[in-house]
Amino acid sequence: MSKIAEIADLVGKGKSKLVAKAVQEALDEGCEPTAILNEGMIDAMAVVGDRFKNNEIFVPEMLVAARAMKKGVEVLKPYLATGATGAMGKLIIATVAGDLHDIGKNLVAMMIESAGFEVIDLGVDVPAEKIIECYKENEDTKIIALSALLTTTMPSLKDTVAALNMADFRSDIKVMVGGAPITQEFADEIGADGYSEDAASAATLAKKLAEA
Ligand code: B1M
Repeated sequence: MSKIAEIADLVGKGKSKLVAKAVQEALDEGCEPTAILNEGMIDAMAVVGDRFKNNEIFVPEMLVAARAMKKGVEVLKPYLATGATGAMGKLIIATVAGDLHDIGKNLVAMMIESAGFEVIDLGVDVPAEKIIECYKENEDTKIIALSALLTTTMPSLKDTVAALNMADFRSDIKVMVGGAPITQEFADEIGADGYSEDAASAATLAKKLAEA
């Protein structure tokens, strides 16, 4: 089994400590950090999701797989994220109310930070009021970035963007959205300024929006 296949297997089984060790070994062997992330970990989570959908595993197994991936990402972070300066300005990021998924949001935050932003991460299950309150404490914020990972929290994303669109500071910020069920079409429909599909393109989009 290749090292990356071994990582995918360990993530799927939720073996946190062994994942961290295997990621370090893969790096030492010269594996590309992005290949470790995409093929070793993100693909493994897709398999976990499919197994959940097929009732082969349940929420606790998804949770341990998520913990294992987080351990692996911790080891990988210094190799993926570099040059954090904060010079691009402030960006507030959150997973919307009702949604507890944070791995994707954390990767997006990491890549955006690496692109030079000062990232304020409000975590998961964040109501619109808390985001607005945070903006008021950080009025130099340029972008608000929102994740939704469930079809059932797409309405929550819509409501959050609607609340921001009503705010008196709306013209001073850009709102970007993303997450597995989100599309460009949905982003346009709810009045966001930008949508991106993955963490790397989210960093590119954030730079574009900040410079617009
Ligand atoms: Co949940 N879950 N989950 N889960 N979970 C999914 C999302 C699911 C697809 C699994 C499945 O059925 N196949 C399914 C959703 C189905 C749907 O929406 N119709 C699902 C479900 C149903 C649920 C529960 C309802 C299960 C239950 O309780 N019965 C429940 C809901 C809880 C809640 O949120 N209220 C639930 C719970 C959980 C855990 C807590 C156990 C755990 C999350 C732990 C954590 O995040 N700390 C979990 C997990 C791990 C998953 C899967 C297996 C993996 C998610 C993940 O981390 N993926 C997932 C299956 C899957 O993804 N295929 C699943 C890896 C991550 C890197 O990808 O999050 O898509 P992703 O992020 C990407 C892009 O989306 C994008 O960039 C990221 C990096 O490339 N992106 C952005 C994300 N945010 C962005 C923001 C941007 C731009 C891009 O700009 C701002």
